[in-house]
Amino acid sequence: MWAKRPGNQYKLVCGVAYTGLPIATVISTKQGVPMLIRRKERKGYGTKKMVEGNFEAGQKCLMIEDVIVSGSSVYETVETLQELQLSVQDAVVFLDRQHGATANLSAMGINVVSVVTMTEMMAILLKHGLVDHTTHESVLEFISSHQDTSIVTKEKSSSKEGIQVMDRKKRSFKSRIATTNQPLARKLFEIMSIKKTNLCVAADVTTSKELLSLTEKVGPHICVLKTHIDILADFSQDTVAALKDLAVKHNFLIFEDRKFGDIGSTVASQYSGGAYKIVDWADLVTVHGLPGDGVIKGLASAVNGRTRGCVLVSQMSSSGTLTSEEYIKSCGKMAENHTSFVVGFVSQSSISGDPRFIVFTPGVQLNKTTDGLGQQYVTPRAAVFERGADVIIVGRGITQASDPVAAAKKYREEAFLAYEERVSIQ
Ligand code: 5BU
Repeated sequence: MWAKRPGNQYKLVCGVAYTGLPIATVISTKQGVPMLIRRKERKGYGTKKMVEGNFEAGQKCLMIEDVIVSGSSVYETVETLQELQLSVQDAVVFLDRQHGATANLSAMGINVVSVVTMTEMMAILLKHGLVDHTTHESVLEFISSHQDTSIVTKEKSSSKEGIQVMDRKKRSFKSRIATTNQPLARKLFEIMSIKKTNLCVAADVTTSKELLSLTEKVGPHICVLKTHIDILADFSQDTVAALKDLAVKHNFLIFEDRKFGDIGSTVASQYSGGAYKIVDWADLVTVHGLPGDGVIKGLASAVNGRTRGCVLVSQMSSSGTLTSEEYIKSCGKMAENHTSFVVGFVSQSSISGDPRFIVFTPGVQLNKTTDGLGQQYVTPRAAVFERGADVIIVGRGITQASDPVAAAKKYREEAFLAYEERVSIQ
């Protein structure tokens, strides 16, 4: 690693906690270059210093790290050292997993050199017969389809430690509970990890009887039940009262896919008033970002102490959707500005790496690719593993199956397995 260092005249080396520390220690003693340690957590006693070691402002420091994925850990450390007026522009790492870290760090002014890249490592393993061709190819394919990591800097983040690492897809639902204060996001993470399901059923049926009977049957397999309450021919408040009882019995959230899309004052009335009184019974509702954040403020103004949240529709599943890249990005920003009410997104791609936000993906079915009316389907695995969905939304794949319970079990199993696989390897 020392031989690969990108420059010269380093007055200091600094290992990135934790595995970078012993490597930096060896380099420091062998090369006679003093070493710094940057704490992961600020000490609550003593000197309260974040960085230990002797240094002077302006000294050139080389960063040492074992493996980089997004580059976030390296950047966190560099940020602290730069605040202390140290000059840090170079890093040497052992293995570059090739998920965008070198580009991410380069955008932050940090030059990274690795001893070996994942592609090189795989070539070596293949040459020595330690992996087969199929594994080799699937790793290379995985690398090329996972270039979407990013780094969030202190200024961009408002999390407790000042740094929110953009690692949504690789974290377990359980570990993401601590990343958010939004009560329904926390509750949903908890339900998903306890019940071991990330399936949301879209209960698009037209009578209360069908709705309640379907919900009773699929209740044990879902984390969320999604409704379009205005397609019920016989809606009454009794229907939603019964639905709420089932939500308690089977531990799931109720999600009314109302897609609010008007000015704040109008949506506040639509949310709390009319025949449906959605705010009284729906934990979550969908919202279009189109009106700007007044729509979120309007809804939040009607909550009146209830525990409620919204999900921003940032990208639709239908063909010809007008949700452009620019629009998707703007929805992401809107969510960041309203984290007490926005639980996440409805999206077809990994819109955000922020672990606080839950990504729901509709347009999931095993046996079809379209419905003839613009809907486009992918499999549960493609939605979760490839596109980065946390929750899959399945309607007709379950409601119109000859055995909806068996179908629910199958979608549940596939989606959760894909999630477990995603978390284990990324
Ligand atoms: P399906 O039967 O699995 O196609 O039902 C999908 C459900 O998700 C249905 O209730 C739609 O209204 C909802 N949906 C969608 O399909 N695509 C989107 O982009 C959004 C919602 Br937003």
